[in-house]
Amino acid sequence: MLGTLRNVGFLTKACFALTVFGGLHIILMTYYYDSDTGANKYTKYRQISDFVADLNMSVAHRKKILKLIKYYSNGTLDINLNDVAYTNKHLEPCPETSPLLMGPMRVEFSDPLNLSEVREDNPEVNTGGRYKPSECVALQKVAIIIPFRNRAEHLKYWLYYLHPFLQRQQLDYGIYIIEQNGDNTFNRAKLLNVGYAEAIKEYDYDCFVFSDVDIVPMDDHNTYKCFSQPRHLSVSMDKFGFKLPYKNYFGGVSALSKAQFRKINGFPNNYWGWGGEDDDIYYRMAYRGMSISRPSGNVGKCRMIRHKRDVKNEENPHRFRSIRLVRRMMNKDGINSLKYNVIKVEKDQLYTKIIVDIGKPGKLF
Ligand SMILES: *[C@@H]1O[C@H](CO)[C@@H](O)[C@H](O)[C@H]1NC(C)=O
Ligand SMILES: [Mn+2]
Repeated sequence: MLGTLRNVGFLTKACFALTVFGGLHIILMTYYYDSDTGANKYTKYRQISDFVADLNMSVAHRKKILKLIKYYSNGTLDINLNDVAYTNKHLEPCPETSPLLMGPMRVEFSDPLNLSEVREDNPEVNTGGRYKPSECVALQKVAIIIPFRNRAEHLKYWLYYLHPFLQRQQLDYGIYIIEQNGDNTFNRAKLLNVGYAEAIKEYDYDCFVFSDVDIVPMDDHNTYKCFSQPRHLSVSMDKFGFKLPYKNYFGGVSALSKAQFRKINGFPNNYWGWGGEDDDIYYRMAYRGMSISRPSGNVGKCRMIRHKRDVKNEENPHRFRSIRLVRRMMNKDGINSLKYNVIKVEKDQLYTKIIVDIGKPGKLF
């Protein structure tokens, strides 16, 4: 038994060594048979250090390989064994549970906030509200999508609380504020579709978190990432007495992987005004055989900023009828029928804001 295991270990090592030396052989051959002008030499050096940086080995092993190359190039390659390009590039995947989590946090919306200070508090967040951990490779690439209009004050609180929260979760993330242009009736779900479509043009996101601008989670164990089933994140909101308002509630904050989103043809585009679109999304998922995954009620606690009903977001009177038609409508209305015009893209350190014309209510049935 032990002997067999040792053989397997030996084979793996032999196979690995063959791969490594095969790769090195190709690089060194090209090096020796090419003319070596200064620029050419530099390119070759980059090729070698990139190749070594990509090897799935410890820093010490990669240094040994570089030493070997240096030796066989007879000193013609000026290889610096401490070059950050190959010593820092190799990162382990982040752990399943981030060691940086702090647990329950106090969330209040009383003190006015100054965005310049929020920017200074988050120096590692880059243009467009982009961040990835420098200590490990994030497990997921998450686009956070926020439908928006006239809520600058709420957005400040959201950014103030969520940037540190998401960094503690060691996510590779970007923040997308999708602002509906003009003053036609608001359409939350269509804005979410736009956010999905625009985010995937920028980066290879594999997870999408759809969040209202006025909801702030109270415990960073509530990870803003995707799960094997669509995830509902705002499970116990203060507004509802820290309970789910009803069993199939999917409003507030939710997360769908790219595959889950595509499986339901995205979200409906024809819910103008308040209400119903979240139930439509729930039925889309149910009809595709998916169920809702949720954190515990305790971890899923959130606060919502109190506010009056927005103008031009009156209750949608057609919503009950629309919800009865989901099974029939979901194949023709969704990400495959989405039409919009981008008016303006604004890149702030803390977010990407996309101002978009999504039209106005058309013929519904
Ligand atoms: C916000 O903070 C910055 C830097 O701390 C300061 O220069 C600026 O005047 C502040 N803005 C407001 C509106 O208080
Ligand atoms: Mn609200």
